[in-house]
Amino acid sequence: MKKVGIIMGSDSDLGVVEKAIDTLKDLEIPFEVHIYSAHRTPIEARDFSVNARENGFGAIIAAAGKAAHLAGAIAANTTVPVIGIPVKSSTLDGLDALLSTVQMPGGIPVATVAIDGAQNAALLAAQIIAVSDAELAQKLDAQRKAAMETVLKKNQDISAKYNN
Ligand code: RP5
Repeated sequence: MKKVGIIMGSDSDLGVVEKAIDTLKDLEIPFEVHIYSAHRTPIEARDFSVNARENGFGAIIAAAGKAAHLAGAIAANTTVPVIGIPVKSSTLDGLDALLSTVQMPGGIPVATVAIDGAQNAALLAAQIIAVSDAELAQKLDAQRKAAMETVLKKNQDISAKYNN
């Protein structure tokens, strides 16, 4: 199975990123975690991206806060799909990171999830890998069905409580 690369700009992003790690672990998807910064370690960030496809990565998650150029800088150097997580790490509540991650120029796409949206980043990475992995696709479908059933049960319970 293809691996997912999880890159964060700083170890201070780990609290957010852990949710993506847990989600990939639950789905038994292989992954690697690295701290590479677009600004502080641009050479390492570039080297990772340039070699990502050859190194077996099928999707890359890039999490960064503040002037969050990491996802874009990675996407600039690979056609492996890149998912950006804007991290809420500054006095601007993550809006700075959201805009820095999402507003990519035409030609270099970054699929941006919500501020601190690490779970969805991992699920989207899983869905990308599942395009060519039927077993993983089945797992994702089963997970969706279970989540739907949980909500339907909650609806039943709340209806029983209030709708008589
Ligand atoms: C970004 O700057 C990182 O992704 C992090 O969210 C933010 C702050 O980094 P630290 O100063 O906490 O290392 O590059």
